Amino acid sequence: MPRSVITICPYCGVGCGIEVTIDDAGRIIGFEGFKGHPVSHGHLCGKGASSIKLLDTTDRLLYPMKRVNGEFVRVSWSEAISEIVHKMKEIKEKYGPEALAFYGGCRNTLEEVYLFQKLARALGTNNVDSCARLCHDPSAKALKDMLGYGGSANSVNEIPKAKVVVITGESITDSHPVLSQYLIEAKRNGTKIVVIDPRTTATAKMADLHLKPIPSTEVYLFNAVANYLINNELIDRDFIVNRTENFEEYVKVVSKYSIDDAEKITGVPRDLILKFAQLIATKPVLFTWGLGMSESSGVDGIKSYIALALLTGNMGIEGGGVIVYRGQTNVQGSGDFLKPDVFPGGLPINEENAKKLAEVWGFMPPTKPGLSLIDAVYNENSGIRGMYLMGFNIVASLPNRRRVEEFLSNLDLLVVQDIAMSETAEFAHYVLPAALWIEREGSVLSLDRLVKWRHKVRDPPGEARPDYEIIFELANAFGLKGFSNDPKAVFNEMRQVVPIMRSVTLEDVMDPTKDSRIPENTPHLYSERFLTPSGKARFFGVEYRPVNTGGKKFILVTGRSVLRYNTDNEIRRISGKFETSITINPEDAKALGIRNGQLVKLVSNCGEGTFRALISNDVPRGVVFAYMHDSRINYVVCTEFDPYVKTPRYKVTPVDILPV
Ligand SMILES: Nc1nc2c(c(=O)[nH]1)N[C@H]1C(S)=C(S)[C@@H](COP(=O)(O)OP(=O)(O)OC[C@H]3O[C@@H](n4cnc5c(=O)[nH]c(N)nc54)[C@H](O)[C@@H]3O)O[C@H]1N2
Ligand SMILES: Nc1nc2c(c(=O)[nH]1)N[C@H]1C(S)=C(S)[C@@H](COP(=O)(O)OP(=O)(O)OC[C@H]3O[C@@H](n4cnc5c(=O)[nH]c(N)nc54)[C@H](O)[C@@H]3O)O[C@H]1N2
Ligand code: SF4
Ligand SMILES: [Mo]
Repeated sequence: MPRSVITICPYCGVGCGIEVTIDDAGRIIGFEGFKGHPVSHGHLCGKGASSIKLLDTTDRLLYPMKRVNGEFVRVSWSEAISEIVHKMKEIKEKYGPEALAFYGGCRNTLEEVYLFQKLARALGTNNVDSCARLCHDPSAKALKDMLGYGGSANSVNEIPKAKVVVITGESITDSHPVLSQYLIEAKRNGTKIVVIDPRTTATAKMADLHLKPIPSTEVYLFNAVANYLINNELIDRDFIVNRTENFEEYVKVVSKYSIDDAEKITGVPRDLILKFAQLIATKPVLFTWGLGMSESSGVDGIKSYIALALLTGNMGIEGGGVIVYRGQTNVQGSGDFLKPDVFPGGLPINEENAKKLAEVWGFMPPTKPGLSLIDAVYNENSGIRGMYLMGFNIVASLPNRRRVEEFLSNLDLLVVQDIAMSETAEFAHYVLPAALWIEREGSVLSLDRLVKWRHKVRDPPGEARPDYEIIFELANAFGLKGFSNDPKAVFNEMRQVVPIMRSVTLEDVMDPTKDSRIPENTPHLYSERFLTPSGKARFFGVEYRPVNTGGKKFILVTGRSVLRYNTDNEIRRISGKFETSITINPEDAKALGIRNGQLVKLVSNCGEGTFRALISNDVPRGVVFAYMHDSRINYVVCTEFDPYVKTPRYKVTPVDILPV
């Protein structure tokens, strides 16, 4: 009898359910969207649907490898594990535990991320971090500071219930395609869609109103809109008085920002700004965003945006609130669990919390905060000698690639645990073969806080092993006690240790149709109180800081295509290698004498690269756009970081364009 197994798509944070049908011999005979999933309702995008093809690729990693004289040679698991442990012990003895770092986890389950940080902490270091650093850490910080939890307040199911949905710096049709169904339904219901993006994306084409600000000018735009709403009494005073704090300080800041100046600074015509202000002065409104905020105007931009939701009382109601379209399958989870400056679940690093963890873990975790990935790689004196990367292709994904390559070349130990070779694995001393998502089980946390279980469909090929099992073997080889290789047991340990996990049970999470969310099991948080210490939402007045272009003539924006995924280490094995062109506005192309299809050189302060030009009105003047899936672009993107959380500003690299 064929039977079906429900798993979760490996790629983006929507976390679509997949129903796999297997026959008696264990062969996959069906692969389709799972209709009972509370968010995806049976839909899959092209990436999710093609994810099965990766199972048949011939170039998976099938056994552990070690680099000897520049060549990778096959070694046994026991050799690999014992040599890695020996080298880590040597580094620890010579330089201390803080010379080791453990980064990765966005493609992993919550249990794997939890075990990963536990291993690091058992070895005496808080040097743990994930791709959330490169992505939505600014969103998580702004949300946590203002509302109490660093994730979406509302569920995506509420999109069609809003009167207005604002989408800032995000292309749903490219990056979270299954959510397009909710936009279509919303439009049918008469919901007004506002898109704020300098580019004309497919999502922008669905909008009723499209604002095209100059990149990274949002703080100006939103402060001016706030000032207008306040002056025209288009705000919810009751909500502000009863449920928020620090409003007066905020008013002092925004009162300096006018619509007239906003037009000059953002390049958005005044009448469109006013239309936007009037549209959002209602309920319910959803304020949603993507990387065009977090990797551009960052924490400050997002704080100025969330403030609009507070001003209009759009919080804690169905269809009214905030949603951040987080990136990878479990990035919300790795961001919540794998941080150098807090214990899992955001618990502050201090003696008291360390003692509480020690009661369960059987060892005291260190109380000195660790190094972020950014500090480890770009600070010449970081002192990192050994790095362990789990599902992280940082050579391709970090900015100023030349620096990353130089850093990795100088390590005493680099271990890369991946499903296939990658640009980063080429630098490794040891490469460990991991099982694919479908070859192991565990829970993932999606972009609207839904926790769902990935059930295992088949065994991994060759000697590849689940990430959690590899971590377990390492812990054993270090002689550590209290590590489990049973994901269900790890889930229950997490519930004990991480307060935000207590709103869901293993049973809820394993039921593929159940709506099970953290940190409270509700589709929209904050109906009655915020999760801040005072229970109130907090306004922050933030000032606009212009980008320093250093005399360069263009801003390079990088982003996504619906056809590819991140560093393209997976989809290239199905669809062939991807090369980006760079999109230039026709007027700019004319002024530079550039023809469509011609090769041009992009020159930034840290590097350069040659790309083919694509001339299109989809980008405004002064902006050039490139897809990030071609990692040559990160030789050009430089190390400008968010001042609070050090997320790279991948969307604002000043460049010059030279014909070649
Ligand atoms: N197909 C596909 N889907 C993916 C991924 C993928 O690689 N491919 N990756 C996943 C990951 S890890 C993530 S984080 C998400 C990212 O999903 P998105 O947030 O959609 O990512 P991007 O395309 O990088 O950037 C979004 C938009 O920001 C705009 N933008 C750039 N600068 C600014 C600015 O200053 N202001 C404003 N308002 N907008 C700006 C860009 O024009 C772009 O359209 O997607 C996830 N889903
Ligand atoms: N210029 C520019 N650069 C960017 C961005 C941008 O917009 N512009 N976006 C940034 C963002 S938002 C992100 S999230 C990062 C993404 O950066 P990365 O996280 O480095 O990118 P991925 O391609 O997702 O790489 C994940 C790796 O995990 C491997 N993998 C997949 N599944 C598994 C698994 O189950 N187990 C293990 N062990 N490995 C697995 C893949 O083969 C791949 O090598 O890139 C950042 N870099
Ligand atoms: S929208 Fe995201 S989770 Fe859903 S199928 Fe596509 S890539 Fe997978
Ligand atoms: Mo991301």
